[in-house]
Amino acid sequence: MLRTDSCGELDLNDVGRSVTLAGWVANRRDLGGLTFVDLRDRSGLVQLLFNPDVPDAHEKSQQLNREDVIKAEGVVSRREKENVNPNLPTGDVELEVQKLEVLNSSDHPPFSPKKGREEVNEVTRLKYRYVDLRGEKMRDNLQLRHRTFQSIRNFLTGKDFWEIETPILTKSTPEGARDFLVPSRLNKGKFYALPQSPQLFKQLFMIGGLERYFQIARCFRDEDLRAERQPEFTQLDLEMSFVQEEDVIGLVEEMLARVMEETVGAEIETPLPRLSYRRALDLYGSDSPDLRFDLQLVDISELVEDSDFGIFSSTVADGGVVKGLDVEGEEFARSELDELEEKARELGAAGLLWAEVNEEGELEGSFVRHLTEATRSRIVDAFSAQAGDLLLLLADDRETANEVLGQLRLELGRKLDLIDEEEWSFAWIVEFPLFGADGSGGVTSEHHPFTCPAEEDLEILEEEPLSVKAKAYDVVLNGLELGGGSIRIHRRDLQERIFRVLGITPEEARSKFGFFLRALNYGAPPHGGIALGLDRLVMLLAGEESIRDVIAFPKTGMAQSPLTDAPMEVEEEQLRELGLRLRDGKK
Ligand code: AMO
Repeated sequence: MLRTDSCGELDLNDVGRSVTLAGWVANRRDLGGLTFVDLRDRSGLVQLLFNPDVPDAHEKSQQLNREDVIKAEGVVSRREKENVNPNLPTGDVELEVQKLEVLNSSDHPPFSPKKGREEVNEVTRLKYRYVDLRGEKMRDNLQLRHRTFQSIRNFLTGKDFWEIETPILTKSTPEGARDFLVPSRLNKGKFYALPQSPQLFKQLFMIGGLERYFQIARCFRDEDLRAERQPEFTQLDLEMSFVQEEDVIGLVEEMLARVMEETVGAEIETPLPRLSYRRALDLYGSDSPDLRFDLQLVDISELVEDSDFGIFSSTVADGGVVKGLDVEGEEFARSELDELEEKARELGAAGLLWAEVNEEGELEGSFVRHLTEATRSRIVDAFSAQAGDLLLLLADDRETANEVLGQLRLELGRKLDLIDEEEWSFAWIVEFPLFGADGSGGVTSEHHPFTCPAEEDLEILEEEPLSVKAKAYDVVLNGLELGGGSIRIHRRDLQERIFRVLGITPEEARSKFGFFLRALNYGAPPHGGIALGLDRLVMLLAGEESIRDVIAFPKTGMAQSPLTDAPMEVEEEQLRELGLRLRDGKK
């Protein structure tokens, strides 16, 4: 080894020891003839002291630049009292260097790894990611990622799960995004698809009798990117045989509680709260509600359906709703209300109405005069509103009202500081519908087409598909969908019925999923599972706002890698080998 110790681990117990350290020059200061260098390795920083009494080392230290890689031998000494740095774990000591060797010099770095996120633009950080990784933030995040993965692996191994990989060059798996395609040289004109998830393979594992499988699996989805979405991301994927919803939910709860304890020392109470999909939308306007604060949506449609206020009565008559939020004791300036209304419009609402509850507990506001005395007081009651409260109201179709108020709720939660940042708020969302309307008269899977319908709804599968419930569950943390799963269909006849309802023709089903339908004929056991987005989990554990900050080499919002410049054009020759020609003739 080139070194005897790690920089970040030296303390008063080491005083007097001769040690050799190696690492990067974080910075250099010259003070009264002495030279101080902060030396950094993965474990942390320690101060090196170069004294002119050791002329060779001192002279060399004058040439050091930031991010040079050096090896320093010397004796650990206690710092003078006035030089102790209480902000540094090694701040009580320093290394009096006897011998210095430059292992490699560095070009002037594009930024200091110490610099905060705000100070360096992200593309630069990603282009020089190896410099960025030297900073505390990325180092801590990646270590946390490692610890999270280890904790999961240990837990599942203890529960008799086997970690098994599935193919990356494969066939389309329907998870609702576009596929990334890979052309085949040996089979010209044919393409592999990268897996959107290992869904069908893990089901084949169950058919193959493996009973308990997990994988920390890379998934690929060509979709528009956001802070919590990457084109390639990592799932904890798992599947179990001979189980029902409760078994999967129970196992995952136990695992999450263990992981939270082992990574951030948080104690999570189980069983986790559960909310039906319907209730989540009705009360929070979202199927991944942030339950760290209350502020629930209140439906007053029934109270105002007969009112003289046309916007209310006609909306309800057309099947829409009148819903709102009670912002307790807040006085908003007119400009703030205008901003909220603007936001509501951006989100697709026709407008936003507001009313205040005055000192007498009466409703006041521009539209209030259209309402009878009785209606006004029933509205105040419905919101349990107090004097000084502000009511924000929307009249729209149910979906828009929920969506917009759900977003305003989050906005207000942040604006009014209602969110307890220390809290970990997990919840299960259950009783999902199996299908959603596809907008052109048909239906699509809410989860994926292998999800089992609730038994009691089997008879209305064809007649009333939109009323069919699924044996599906999502787990949500602090308002972010962390994972989703379901009990699967294990009988071919039911799987084919679902395909029919989805409007998938038998030919299409055979060509896309023939291999899987065939497998269902050969003794498929009842089974179910789940997948958790691990980037998202680590992001929340790390207190970050983007999964890019917990992924070593992420892509930008345009799905590009500033580091490697991928994706790239390819040589004409490569295209020819693959039997491909670019349509617009551009290279
Ligand atoms: P689903 O599609 O819900 O389920 O994905 C599971 C979880 O994966 C995470 N996730 C993502 N994370 C980062 N970037 C993305 N682009 C991205 N897309 C999804 C989310 C999500 O909750 N096969 C099913 C699971 C099953 O049924 O067992 C599936 O993949 O956290």
